[in-house]
Amino acid sequence: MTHALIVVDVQNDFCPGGALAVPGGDEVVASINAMMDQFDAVILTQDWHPAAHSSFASSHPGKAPFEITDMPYGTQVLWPDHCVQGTEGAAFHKDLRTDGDLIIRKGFRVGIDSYSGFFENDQTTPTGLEGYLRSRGITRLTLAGLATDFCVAFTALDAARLGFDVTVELTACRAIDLEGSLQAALSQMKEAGVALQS
Ligand code: VGL
Ligand code: ZN
Repeated sequence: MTHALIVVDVQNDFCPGGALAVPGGDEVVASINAMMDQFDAVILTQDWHPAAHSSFASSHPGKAPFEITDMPYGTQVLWPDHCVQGTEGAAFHKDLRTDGDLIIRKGFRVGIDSYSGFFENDQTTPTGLEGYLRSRGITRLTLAGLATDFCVAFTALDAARLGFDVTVELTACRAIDLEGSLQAALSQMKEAGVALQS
C-alpha cells in the first residue's frame, strides 16, 4: 500500500501575522516536518489566487470579510485578500520543509474558489491531483495543515468520496472556526469515513 502525506496550505497568510491568520497556524510546522519521512510520497497544496479573486470580500462592493455571498456554483464565504500569487503571503512558512514530490496550486481561476486539493468549489473542476495519486499507485492518504474546517476538510471529503483511505492528523491541523464550522467539518468527515487522529 502506497501512503502519501498531503500538507495543506501551510502558507504565511494562514499563520499568525498573515492576512487570514489561523490561530496557532505556525504550530503545525514542526510536526509536519517530522512526519514527512514516514511516507512514500509527500504532496503540498498551495492556495494561489490572482489579485481581485472572486473569493475576496474586496471584489464585492458593500461586502465585508467573513460574510457570505451566492456564486454561480453555490454559497461562498468572502475572505480578506490572501495568498495572492507571487506574494510573501502566498509563500510557504519559512520553516516548512518543501522537499516534497509535488506542489499542487489551487484557486488560480479568478471566478471560482478551491478549498479542496482535488476539485474546485463547483465540485467538478479537477485540479489533477487525483490522476497524479492514482498513477503513482497511492491509495492511502494522511492530511495535515490549514485550515482544518476549510481546505483540510474539503480535501479529506473529496478524497474519501474518490475512494482513498483517508486519515486527518488533527494534532498537525489548526482551524479557522467560523460560526461552528469546525464542529460541522469534524462531523462531516466522521460521517464520510475519514479517520480523525488526535
Ligand atoms: C483556506 C479560506 C480561503 C484554507 C483557503 O486553506 O483553509 N481557507 N482559502
Ligand atoms: Zn483561499
